[in-house]
Amino acid sequence: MRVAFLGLGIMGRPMAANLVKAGHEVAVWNRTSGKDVEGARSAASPAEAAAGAEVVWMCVSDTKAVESVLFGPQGAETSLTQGMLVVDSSTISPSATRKFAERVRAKGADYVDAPMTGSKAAAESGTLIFMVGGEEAAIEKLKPLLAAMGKLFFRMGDTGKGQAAKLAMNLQIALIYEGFAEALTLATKLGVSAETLIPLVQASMVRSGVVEYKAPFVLKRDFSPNFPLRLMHKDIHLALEAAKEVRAKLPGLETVEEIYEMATEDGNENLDYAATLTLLEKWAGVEVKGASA
Ligand code: NA7
Repeated sequence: MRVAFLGLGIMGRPMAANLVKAGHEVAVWNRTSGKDVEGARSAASPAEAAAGAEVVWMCVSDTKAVESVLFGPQGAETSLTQGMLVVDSSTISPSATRKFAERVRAKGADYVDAPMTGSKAAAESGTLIFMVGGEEAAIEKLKPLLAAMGKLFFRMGDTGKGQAAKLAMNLQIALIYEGFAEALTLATKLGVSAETLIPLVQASMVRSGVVEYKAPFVLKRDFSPNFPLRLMHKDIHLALEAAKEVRAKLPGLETVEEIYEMATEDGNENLDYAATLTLLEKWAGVEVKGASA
């Protein structure tokens, strides 16, 4: 298929590369020049990348970035024609997604939100999991592209529901990790080391994929960004805003948001979100470590 891929960040670049590898004809664009993808044509603007494409796929930071790429100067909107598909893999607001979809549909194109779960490594190996919102027929057409970049996709409902599911997923990651970090802090303070506690956690019903993934990094005190704290913080804000719009209260997430706020004030926003542990350690006056750290 002819695909315009907009946004070549940590996730977008390997995703576009996998589309090329699968034999699709790809045009790429990134706000800052100097990023490209081997085998893809580099375009000077979203509009130029989208011209003549069947699918316009976006993967940029936030709601504002998606708005600008679609509707800003030289945005993709000017190149949209009947039958084209616009897909968004950024994590953004579900209600803004519905508004963007309306504007795109006014041009005769269709809109699918397809945020994903999986790290940079999953983007590179083409094993992402997509949460998709949109019409069945549109999603059917996207199957070869979803298969080139991911291992699974789940249709969550109509437009915006992919984003809604993504916020519900990241809410859980943030709260599960916070629980793990608080447990490590308390156990360390009471004299049980992380290396003694973690095997117990993983053998019991407390076990989780979040702990399985994060424990080795925590034991090495490697807080280099796998999923940057600033992006998790953005997703926490999105979840709290979405909750406010529908009058839902999320007291646990509200408290965790304050921790992310303080971690940001401490200059940790470009580290991994696992670095929120360092704040708990500071307050408790302990350091959680593995034997080798
Ligand atoms: P990165 O690596 O921070 O990349 C963000 C991308 O978004 C990058 O290509 C940016 O371009 C682009 N960007 C940011 N702001 C804008 C605006 N205003 N206009 C156009 N393009 C913009 O993030 P990831 O790849 O890890 O994640 C992308 C999304 O997936 C995000 O929503 C995550 O939560 C999930 P730049 O190179 O800075 O010019």
